[in-house]
Amino acid sequence: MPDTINMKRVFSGIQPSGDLHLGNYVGALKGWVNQQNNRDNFFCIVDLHALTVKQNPDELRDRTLQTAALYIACGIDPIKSCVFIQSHVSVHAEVCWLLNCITPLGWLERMTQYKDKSLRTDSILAGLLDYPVLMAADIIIYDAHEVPVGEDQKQHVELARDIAQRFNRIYGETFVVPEPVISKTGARVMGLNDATIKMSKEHSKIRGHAVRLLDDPKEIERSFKRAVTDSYNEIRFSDDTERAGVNNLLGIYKVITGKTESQVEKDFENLKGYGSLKTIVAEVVIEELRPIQEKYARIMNDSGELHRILLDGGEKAAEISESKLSEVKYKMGLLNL
Ligand code: AQP
Repeated sequence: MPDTINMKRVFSGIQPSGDLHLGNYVGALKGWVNQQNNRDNFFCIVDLHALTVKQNPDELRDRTLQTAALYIACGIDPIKSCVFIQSHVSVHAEVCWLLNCITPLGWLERMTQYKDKSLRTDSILAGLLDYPVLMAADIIIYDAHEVPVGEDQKQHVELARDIAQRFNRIYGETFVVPEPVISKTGARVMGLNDATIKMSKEHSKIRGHAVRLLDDPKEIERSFKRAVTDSYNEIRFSDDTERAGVNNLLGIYKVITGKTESQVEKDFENLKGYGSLKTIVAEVVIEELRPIQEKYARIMNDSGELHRILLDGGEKAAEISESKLSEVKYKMGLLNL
C-alpha cells in the first residue's frame, strides 16, 4: 500500500446508469488513472445516483459490476486506489439527509443538469433534485481535496463547495472544501450524431450517438462513419457551432493521442475529405480501447477477485467516512449514547 499521509485526497465516481462511453473515459477515467500515483484516491461506482432515473433492477446490478470491472480495466489499480460501491457505505445516504437540512432549495433548483433532465421527464422525482446533495456528501465525508470530473459536473462540485462552507460556518470547521479538477484535454466529448449535445449514457442507445467502451471495432468504425460533419471540408479546430462535428472528431483524436492542437492539425494537413479523418480517428480509438476490452474480459472471467476488491474498498471507505459521520452528528446536536 502506498504512503498516502501527505497526499491530496481525491474522490470521484460514475453512475452505472448505462453503458460507459468515450466521454466518461476521457472526461473521467483516463484522468483518474494518470494521477493515481500521487494522490490518495477514492473511486466509487455511484449506484444510488443511478436510482434518480428509472432503472431495471437486474440490469442495474449487472451494470454496477461491469462499471467496476471497467474502472480496473482502464487502469485503476486497487492497490493505489480505494474502489467501492456507493450503496455499500451507508454513510453517504445518511450524510445526504443531514446536508439536506442545511441546503436551501433554491440552490438545487438552479442546477442546469436538473433543469435539463426534468424537462425530459413527465414525473420529476425528488431524488433528481437532491442528486447534488448526495454528491456533496460523497465528496466531503472523505475530506476530498480534489474532484476530477468532466466539465458537465463542475457546477455540482461547486455546489458541494458551497454546502461544505455553509456547514463549516454554522457548525465550525468540519469539512475540507473540495476543488473541481477538469481534465484540460477531454473536457467535453460531444455526441457523434449531434455535436451540440454532450455524449451521454442516457442517449447511448441512439444509433451513432456514442462510442461505448465495450463496442467492438466494427461498431466503432460504423459510429465514426456516421458522425456528423459539415460542408466546409476543412480539417482544423474551430469554435464555430456549424463545425462542431469536425471539432469534436479532432478533439477526440487530440485527447487519445496526447498531441497539441497544432500537431493534430499538422497530422491532417494533407488529408483530403472528412471520410479519411473519420477512419483515422476511429483507428486511434479502436487501438486505445483494445487492451481495455481485453482486460475487461479477463476480469469478468474471474468475478471472485473483483468482488474481493469491492468488499475491501467498501470496508476502507466505511471506516474513514464513519468517523466523519460521528463528528457531523455530534456537531448538529444528535445524541450519542
Ligand atoms: N461527454 C462527456 N465528456 C466528458 N466527460 C464526460 N462525463 C460524462 N459525459 C462526458 C464525465 O464522466 C463522469 C461520469 O459522470 P456520471 O456518470 O456521474 O454522470 P454524467 O456526468 O451525467 O454522465 P453521463 O454519461 O452523461 O450519464 P447520464 O447520461 O447517466 O447522465 C463525470 O466526471 C462526467 O463529467
